[in-house]
Amino acid sequence: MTDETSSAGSPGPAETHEEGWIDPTERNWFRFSIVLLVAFAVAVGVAGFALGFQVPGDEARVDPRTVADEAPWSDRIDNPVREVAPGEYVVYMIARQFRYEPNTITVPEGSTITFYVTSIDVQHGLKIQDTNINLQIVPGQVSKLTTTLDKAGTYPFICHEFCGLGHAGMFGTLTVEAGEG
Ligand SMILES: [Cu+2]
Repeated sequence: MTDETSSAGSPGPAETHEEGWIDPTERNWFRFSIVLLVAFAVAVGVAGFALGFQVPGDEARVDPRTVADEAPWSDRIDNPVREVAPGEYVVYMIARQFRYEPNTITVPEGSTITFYVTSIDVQHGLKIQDTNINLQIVPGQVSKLTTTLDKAGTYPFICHEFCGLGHAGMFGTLTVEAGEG
C-alpha cells in the first residue's frame, strides 16, 4: 500500500514499467488480430486451392456493339459447347438483357469447361450453382473461368448483378450427363 494518493483519486506517480512492457489487454488484442490474420490466410488458401476459387483476369477486350456477330461468339447458339481436347470444353457466352446465350449447356461428367463470357449491354453476373463459377460480366471485357464437373446433375445458373426489370428472369441450366462408365 504505497500508492494511497492515487487510490484517493488524485494523480499519483506514473506507473513505471520495463521497456517493452505491453498492457495485458493490448497484448490480447494483438494476439487476437494475429489469429484473425492466420484464419483469413487459411480461408483464402482453402478457397483458392481446395475449392478452386479464381479471380477472373482481364482476359481480353471486345467491342460490345459488335462482339455478338464476331467469331467465336457469333456461333454461340448453333455451337454452344466446343470440345477443344478430350474432356475439355469451351463455352463462349453472351449475357444480355435479359438472357444468356446459350442458356442451356450440356457436357459429359468429368468435363473441364472454360467459360468466356461478355456482355453486350449492361453489367451482368454469372453464378453457377454448386461450382466455382461466379463471375462479374462487364460490357467490353471478357471474363474467363474454368471449372471441372465431376458430378452428374443439373446446375442452374443465374444473373446476380441487378441488370434491369427482367433481371429475375435471367437464368439457364448447365447439365452434366452421367458417363457410360
Ligand atoms: Cu443480368
